Amino acid sequence: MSDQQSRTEIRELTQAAIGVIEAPGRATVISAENPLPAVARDATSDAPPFELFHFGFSICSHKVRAVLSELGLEFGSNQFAGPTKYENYTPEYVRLRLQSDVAKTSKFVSGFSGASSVDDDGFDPLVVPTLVDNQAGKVLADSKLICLYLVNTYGGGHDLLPDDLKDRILQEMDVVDQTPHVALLYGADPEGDTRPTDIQSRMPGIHQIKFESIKGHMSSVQGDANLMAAYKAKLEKEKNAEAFVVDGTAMQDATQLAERLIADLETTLQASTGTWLFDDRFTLADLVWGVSLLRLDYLGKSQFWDGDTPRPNVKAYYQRLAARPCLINAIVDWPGSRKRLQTS
Ligand SMILES: N[C@@H](CCC(=O)N[C@@H](CS)C(=O)NCC(=O)O)C(=O)O
Repeated sequence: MSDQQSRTEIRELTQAAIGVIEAPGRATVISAENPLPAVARDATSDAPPFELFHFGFSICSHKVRAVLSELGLEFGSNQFAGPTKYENYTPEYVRLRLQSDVAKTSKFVSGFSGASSVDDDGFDPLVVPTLVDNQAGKVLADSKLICLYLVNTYGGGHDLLPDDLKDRILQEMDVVDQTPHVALLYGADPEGDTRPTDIQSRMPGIHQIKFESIKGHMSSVQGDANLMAAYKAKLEKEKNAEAFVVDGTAMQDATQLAERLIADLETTLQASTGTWLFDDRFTLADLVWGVSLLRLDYLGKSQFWDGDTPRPNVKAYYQRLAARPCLINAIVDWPGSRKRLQTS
């Protein structure tokens, strides 16, 4: 296929995925003038350089929105409805997501580890975020890969990934990717459920809703082997997730792992002589840690740094991160992203 054909195909797939969004107010353009999704976009005249497919609430979407904000990049914000509509399960979106390089080179994930790292677990074809670079005619999937792409391609002058720190930053990004945020959202800590009460009441039965939605779409794509394989893998993954989050031992292991990673963060911070993880240089590592700490706090896990074993460096670091404009824009102020900010 020629370059031109492939661009045309990606443009058509992108438009089809945008078309899935039922409420016009969830399709907007984010720019310096409109930093939050307040004004429905004009499909005939708006031509942002990027299209982001995301949820308000998703931690993986938070990472990408924070990078876009830090770099000051304009983008089309296509915010899917999550439960119970799951617009991200529609064939229109999955077709687009399958055009990314990572989709073509990874196996589909069918197990559930509690985390959502593509490197460790595999590729989930039905999740957010996905970014389309309209100028390059490229589809990018996976939050870590999208953040790296944006910084490497459009990060001129914004030292989020300086060469001398690159390996250490990537290592920290992997640690955040390995944190079992998904398990801690869908399942309760066996020592006591610390999640917000509405999350506690919404989670039982949520996997059944996912199964129904996935099966509904499977029946409509039977002739398409690749799409069918994507839906089958997702169904298996969510069945494994359903079992995981009610398994006391698995949830205890997930909670302990998350706390261990915060203990390691405390040690890394002790060695820093400045405001951020690597002295006074704010990097991608800080940005993704900010996203993670905001989520852990929301899930009632500020006890990892403010509980029986105080971790004062993490506590102070979190307070600094929560005041960082890109995280305020992408999470604290973003409608529907849900945060519980610890202020003391
Ligand atoms: N490795 C992927 C994981 C993406 C992911 O798991 N997204 C979640 C939200 S953070 C999602 O879309 N979940 C909806 C679902 O599985 O139904 C990434 O970092 O982008």
